[in-house]
Amino acid sequence: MSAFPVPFPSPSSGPDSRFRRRGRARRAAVAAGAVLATACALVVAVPGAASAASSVCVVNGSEVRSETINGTIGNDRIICDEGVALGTTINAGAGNDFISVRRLGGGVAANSGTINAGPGNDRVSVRSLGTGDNRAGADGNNGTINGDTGNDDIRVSAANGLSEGQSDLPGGTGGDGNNATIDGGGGNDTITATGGNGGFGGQGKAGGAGGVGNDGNIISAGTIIVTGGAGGMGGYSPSSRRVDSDGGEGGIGNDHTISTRLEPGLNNRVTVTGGRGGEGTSTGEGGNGGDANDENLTFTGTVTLQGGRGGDTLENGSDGGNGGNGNDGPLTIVDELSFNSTTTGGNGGNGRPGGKGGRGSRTDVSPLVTVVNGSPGITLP
Ligand SMILES: [Ca+2]
Ligand SMILES: [Ca+2]
Ligand SMILES: [Ca+2]
Ligand SMILES: [Ca+2]
Repeated sequence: MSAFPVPFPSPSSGPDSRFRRRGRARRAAVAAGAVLATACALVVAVPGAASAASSVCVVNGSEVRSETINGTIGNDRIICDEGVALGTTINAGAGNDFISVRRLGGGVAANSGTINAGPGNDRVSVRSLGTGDNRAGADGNNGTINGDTGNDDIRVSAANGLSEGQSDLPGGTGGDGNNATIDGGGGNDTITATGGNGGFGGQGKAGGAGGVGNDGNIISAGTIIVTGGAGGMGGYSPSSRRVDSDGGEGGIGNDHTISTRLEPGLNNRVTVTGGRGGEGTSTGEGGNGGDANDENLTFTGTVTLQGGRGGDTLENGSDGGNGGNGNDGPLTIVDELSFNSTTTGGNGGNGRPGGKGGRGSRTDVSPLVTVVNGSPGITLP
C-alpha cells in the first residue's frame, strides 16, 4: 500500500435518518438517470462519434476517447482525470494495472461507469475532489468496480462539502465514498471507501454533515476499511444573540451492505468507523458522531466497529454532541472461526452538558464480538 503513488485524504469520521433518506433518494435518482442515459445512448449513438457516455483517459501515454477503454495483457497505466462517465467501461485486462480516476467539482461522482481491473494485482484509485458550483461534495463511486482475480488495492473517496466562511449559509454536506458496487473479485484485496467531510458553516450557521463511507455494496476477501466523513464546524456568529451554529453530524460508516468472501488461509479484516461530529460554536451544539454500522455487515474474520465521537462545543456553546453507536444493524458472523471482533460506541463531546456516549451495539450480536459503550463527554462550567 505504501507504494501507492497517489496521496489519499486521511480518513476522518458519521449521520442520521435525514441523511440516509437523502442517500436513498439520490440512489433512486441515479438509477432513473441510468435508465434514461441508456435509452438516449441507444437513440443518439453514432459510430465513431463521442457520446455523453464516452470518457477521456490516457492509456499508457496515449489519449483515448471512447465508451470502451481497453488496456493490454501487460501492466497498464490508465489515467482518467475528468472522471469515468455513465456508459463507459474500462477493461484493464491481465497484468498488474494502475487505474487512476479523478474528478474535480461538478457535483458528479468520479466514477459512474464500470471499471474492470482484470486478472493481476491491480491498483484502482477513484477520487472526487472539490465542489465546483455544487455546495455538496460529490460521491466517490456511483458505478461498478471489479477487482477480478489477484490481490487488488481499490480506493474510493468522496469530495468534502463546501465551507462557507463569511456567508450566511450552512456548510455543504460531504459526499458518500461508495454509492454503488465494489467487488474485490477474489484474492487478498484491500478495499477502502471514505466519505467526504462536511464544510464549515457560514456566520452563525451549522456545519455540514459528513458523508457516508459506504452507501452501496462492497464484497471482498482481505481488508475492508470504511470511514464516514467528519461533520463540519458551526460558523462563529458576529452577534451575541442565539444562533444555530451547531456542528455537523458525523457521517455513518456503513449504511448499506458489506460482506466478506471466504478465501482459504486468509483472515478477513473489516474496519468501519463513524465520522466525528463537528464542533458547535457561539451558542451552538456539537454534532453527533456517526454510527459505524447501521445496515448489513456479514463477515468471516475480524471486525472492528468504532462509532464517531460527538463534537465539542466551544466558547458559550450548549450541548456536546452524542457519540455514535458502534453497531445499529444486523452484524452476522458466517464462520465461527472469527476472533477479536469489537464494536465500540463513540465518546460524547464536551459541552453544557457533555454529550452521551454511544452504545457499543443497539442490536444483539454474537458473544464472539466484544461490545464496549462510549463514555459521556465532560460537562463544562
Ligand atoms: Ca493490463
Ligand atoms: Ca489487471
Ligand atoms: Ca485484479
Ligand atoms: Ca481481487
